[in-house]
Amino acid sequence: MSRYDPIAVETKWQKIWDQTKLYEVGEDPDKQKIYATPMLPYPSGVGLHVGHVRNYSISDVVARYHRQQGFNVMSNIGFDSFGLPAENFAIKTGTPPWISTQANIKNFRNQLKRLGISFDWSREIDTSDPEYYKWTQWVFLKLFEKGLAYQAESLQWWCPHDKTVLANEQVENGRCWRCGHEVERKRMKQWFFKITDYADRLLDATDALDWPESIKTMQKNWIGRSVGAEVDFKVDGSNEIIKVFTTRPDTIFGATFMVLAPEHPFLESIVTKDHQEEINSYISLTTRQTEVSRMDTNREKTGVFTGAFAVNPANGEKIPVWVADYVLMGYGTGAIMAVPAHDERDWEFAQKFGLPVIYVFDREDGGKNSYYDGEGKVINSGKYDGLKSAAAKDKIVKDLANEKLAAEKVNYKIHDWLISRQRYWGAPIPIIHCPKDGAVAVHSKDLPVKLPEVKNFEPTGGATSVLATVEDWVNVPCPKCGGPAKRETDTMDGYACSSWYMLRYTDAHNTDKAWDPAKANYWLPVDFYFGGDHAVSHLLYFRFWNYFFADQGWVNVHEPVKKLVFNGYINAEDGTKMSKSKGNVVDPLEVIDSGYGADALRIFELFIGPYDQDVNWNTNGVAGCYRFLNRVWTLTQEYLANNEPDMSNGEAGLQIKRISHKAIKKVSNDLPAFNFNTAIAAMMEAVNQLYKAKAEHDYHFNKQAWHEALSQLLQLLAPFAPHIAEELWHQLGYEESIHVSGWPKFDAGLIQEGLVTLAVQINGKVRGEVLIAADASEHDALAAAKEEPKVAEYLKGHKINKVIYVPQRLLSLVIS
Ligand code: ANZ
Repeated sequence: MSRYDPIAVETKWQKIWDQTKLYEVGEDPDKQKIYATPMLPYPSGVGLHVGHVRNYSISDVVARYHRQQGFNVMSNIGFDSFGLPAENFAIKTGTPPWISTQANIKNFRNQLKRLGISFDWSREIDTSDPEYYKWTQWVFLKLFEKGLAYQAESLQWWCPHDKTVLANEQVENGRCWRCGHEVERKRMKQWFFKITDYADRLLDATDALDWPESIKTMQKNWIGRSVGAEVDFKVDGSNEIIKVFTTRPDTIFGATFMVLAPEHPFLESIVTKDHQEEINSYISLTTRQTEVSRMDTNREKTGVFTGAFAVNPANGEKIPVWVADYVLMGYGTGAIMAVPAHDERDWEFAQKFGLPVIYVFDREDGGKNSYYDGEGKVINSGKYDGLKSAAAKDKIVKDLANEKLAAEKVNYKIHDWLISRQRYWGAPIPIIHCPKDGAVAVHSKDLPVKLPEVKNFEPTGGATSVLATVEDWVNVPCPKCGGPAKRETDTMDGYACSSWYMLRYTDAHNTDKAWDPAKANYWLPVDFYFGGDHAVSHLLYFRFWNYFFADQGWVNVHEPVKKLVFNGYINAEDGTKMSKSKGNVVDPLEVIDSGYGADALRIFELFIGPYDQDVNWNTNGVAGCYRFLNRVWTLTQEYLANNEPDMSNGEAGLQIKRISHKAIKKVSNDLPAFNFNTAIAAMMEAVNQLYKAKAEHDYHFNKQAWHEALSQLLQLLAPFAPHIAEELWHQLGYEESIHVSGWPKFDAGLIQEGLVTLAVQINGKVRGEVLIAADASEHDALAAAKEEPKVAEYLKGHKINKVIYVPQRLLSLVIS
């Protein structure tokens, strides 16, 4: 009897699957498609760790489950190889990124192949391959053509460690998403994609997505639509007008002071001489604070009076103008009308600096010692008194608008997507700057604009990337006038590359087009997208691009992903994050090669807990999953080695049938609901019961029933542990791959609770069995027995003299 040797089994089948191209697919209009794919990885130098493997295991179970049922399933892999992670690794190791990246990809590819993930490898993509980034550049040009890619100067996040600007989405708690260094503000001219043009549509479509609620909420908050008004406050004794954005124009009579952000451009011109010094030192103190800490409502309020006053346009009152860092320059207009009676932050500020409080709502609780941020009936507001908030809002804005002092305004928290980077390792922005014609698009026939190989690829720390120093690359004729011009030297952030790759997978090797719409329309939307990161970056960016593509008619659907499956993290055994610096990273190959194999690892990754929760790694758990697979192996070997004649013991046959059908029911319910851990538990339970049944019946195999039960069990196991399932399936005598063999169906009658198998004896010998209700009467039991063909055969022509009925166990008949 052969022993379970996972490495041998896995290597054998990985080779056969490759040779038979089992997972390669094409468009088949007769088959229903399923596009199930994980987020593509960055090929970092560390390689995949067991945390990443969870993502691929989940993705593969879902892909295989559908493929086995006969769907036309496409599952893909590619490498997001441009960008900071790859470049930083190259810098650290001193190897040029075009070399180190390929080495890392090779390592990743090997790891993924050894895991037996059912990718269509013929569609593999690499975003730093000119064949790929040619089309990323093409998308850039299309956006540029439509006014959706533009250059502008503004204050940006700057990472002093990675020496580049960052998009807002790449700043997490005031730190660089990549290196964790605190970010700074820098005024620079940069390239943006106009995602704000799509903010409304993206927001309005979010609720209907079949995505986790938490991700949808994050996206809605990130887009952050606020409906309100911009109102003009004239600075007293000057011509400056300070515009404020407010969502509560109904509180304007309660505005007792104004606050400007420390970065506000008017500050310089309105501050009075005697306040200049104090203001200057306040500005230098606050602009070093991160925006995130400035938004923290629990922070002690700080601020300085400018010496200037403004006129409240609603009532002509003069109110003092202050500077405080709780007002952010990047939102609204960077200035507010402060209403301490009805806003928490304004209340705290007024308390600290002794500023007046005027309530403009009739408060039901009568309290006057706190702010009230609800709505109500307006008071202290002149002719608007008595109106309810909503009506007052409308009327006040309308009246001020008539005097050109206000306008309705919708504000968004989301800003345009900053795409340019002062880094070498990215797709060059296909723009040529001409002193005469300005920013001119590279002709699409001249794409790709290839990244030249350079000796020194370290970031300069200045406003340009090192590409600026590559004279023969930078200096080119203007595509419009032919005069001397210079290439744009910023590159695109990696998030551009990953915003359209699911379309490229549908037509990965097209050299004429980014993709063929007919192919994209067959495959899109992605039915299942698997990931555990990038909630408001990648997952918003690619929606935006896909909307743009759909608007151009390049693909039919606007939303690229139907179902987002967002998995939890796997932390180290001690609960801390796995990271190379802590030395607690577990390499999947180590687990596989220690003898457990990929199947046991995959099973464990899915068994470790509900897929969407964070869990801690536990190496012993893999051992347990290996033992389970070993039991499946041994059970099958014992069945195969058994040469005893088929006893056709009906009772035992029924018993094992019920075991496998119970498992089919449970796994068929749990798997599509993503309850992988309980599905695995059900298979483990079934294996235990089969062992028990085998012991009870002492190898008196009902061959056919055992063959069927083992086959079904393997079919259930196949999406989870594809190699062992395939091997044992063939050992059982099947020719085709288990992975296209169909999904077993259960017989509801067999697994009804409350049913028992009754042995039927005739003159002292068991002649058959019947499945009946546990509480069946003797009459019903006898009737059922008479209908059982084998029993009926024995009874033919005989008379029943005596009936002994032991409920739930036995029906004994004496015949003559
Ligand atoms: C007066 C007012 C009275 C406000 C009141 C609120 C309550 P959302 O919903 O987030 O859009 N605000 C405007 N620009 C700001 C900035 N740059 N930094 C900090 N705060 C700013 O919030 C809009 C409200 O946030 C605006 O409405 C403004 O305060 C404040 F009882 O105006 B409100």
